[in-house]
Amino acid sequence: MSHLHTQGISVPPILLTIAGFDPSCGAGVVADLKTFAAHGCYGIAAITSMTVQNTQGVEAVHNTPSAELREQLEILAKDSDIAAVKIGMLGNRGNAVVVGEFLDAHKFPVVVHDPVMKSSSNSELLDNAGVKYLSTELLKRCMVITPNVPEAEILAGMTINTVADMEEAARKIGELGAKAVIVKGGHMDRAVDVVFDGKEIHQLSGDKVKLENTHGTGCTFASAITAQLAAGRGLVEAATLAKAYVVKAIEKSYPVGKGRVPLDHFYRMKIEPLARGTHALPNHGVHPAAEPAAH
Ligand code: PXL
Repeated sequence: MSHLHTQGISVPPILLTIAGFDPSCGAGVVADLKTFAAHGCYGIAAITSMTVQNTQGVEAVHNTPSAELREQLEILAKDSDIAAVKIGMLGNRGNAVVVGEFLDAHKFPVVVHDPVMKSSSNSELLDNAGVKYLSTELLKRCMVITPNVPEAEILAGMTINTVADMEEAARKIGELGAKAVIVKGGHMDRAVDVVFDGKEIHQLSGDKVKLENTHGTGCTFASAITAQLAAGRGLVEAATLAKAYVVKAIEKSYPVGKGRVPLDHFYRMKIEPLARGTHALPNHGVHPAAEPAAH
């Protein structure tokens, strides 16, 4: 295809999410794509699993056959210059291996992995063999891994009760081969996130947002970090900005079904009410039939 027609047009970073589909669109690829768009990036997606769920929980999980996932990934990589990859739910070992091989074949500059293992409603989203592959192989191929406390406990093989435990777990997961680790504190009393950059520990503090029963915060956080890293920011700044975005998207969230509340990824785009005295319609630049002179 000719590139002539795109000369001079600035193209935003193209970000790939590899994750599951949540039909209620609070988590998974849809949360990722909304987050990418809210950060001015173009998102593309390969689906690892079709979940059957609404806001009240996951009823079934139908993982994509691994050969199909491989096809999806390869056709996208052939076509676009992918600036960064975000990985979420993988479903099973077969799909995790396909993703590992894909990363080996393409050497993307930014790879962020949210190691999803269970849904908020406790359904299994990665089988045990997949968890094993993740900790022994996939981690090494990632720039940043963002486990929550239960996931960090499994990866680090320890119990986490305090922020000091989170720090120890982050270092242990670093030893498994991840270049950077962010242990998310959303499950703790104080929502402190621990960032290990491979050398030092940093803490991101934040008041726990009041709303407890949210859905898709992990997907959103990892996707926002991916967008910030693709824009060239360093890890701590990217994580700080991503956390601020998630907190605001939680604060602005509204119920969509009878269960958990998805975030408002586009809170920045709300149309403000008109200031008093402002005319509702501009009196120029509108369709001629709507011009005041036409009446
Ligand atoms: O929040 C974890 C998660 C990630 N990805 C998909 C999900 C869920 C939780 O339900 O369905 C597709």
